[in-house]
Amino acid sequence: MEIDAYISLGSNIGDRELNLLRAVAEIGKLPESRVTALSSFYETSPVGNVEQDSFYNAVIRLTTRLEPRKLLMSLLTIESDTFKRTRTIHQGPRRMDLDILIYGNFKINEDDLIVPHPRLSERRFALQPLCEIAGDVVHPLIGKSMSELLANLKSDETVVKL
Ligand code: PH2
Ligand code: MG
Ligand code: MG
Repeated sequence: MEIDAYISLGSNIGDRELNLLRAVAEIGKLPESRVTALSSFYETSPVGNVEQDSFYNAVIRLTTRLEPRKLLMSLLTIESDTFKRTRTIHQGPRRMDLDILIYGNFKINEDDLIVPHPRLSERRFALQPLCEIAGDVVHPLIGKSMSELLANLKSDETVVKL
């Protein structure tokens, strides 16, 4: 069965625009999958307790037959092989972070795989690009559309469309 998955892309080290473009190209090579939508790129203020440079963020829709866990493993492989990501500071700077935001209407709660992404509804840097391509998609746990979640979001993040 084909499922629409939404994946967030984030980068704040190196050439952030080039990194996002490369990530889209690499995700496009995954088997049994097609990139069927891509948001604009956004420059976003860093969220969390780590002092770090601003990010570029974007969201893609991947129409895929890959199981959620297989998709997660494929994304982690792109992070480590293409972007040489090594895990050091939690939520710290990275060349590329690829997170599954939504996988159809699946609800998954395992140690290393939580879908929908647990912080999706409070993060403008994810919700705003997501709304560009999935405004009518309903959050499987909250029962509200992404557009409604964005409209109700109170957050002082700066998110600028590039
Ligand atoms: N990712 C984080 C922590 N903070 N802030 C922005 N603006 N964009 C991100 O992608 C981001 C973040 C952890 O994954
Ligand atoms: Mg992340
Ligand atoms: Mg991640």
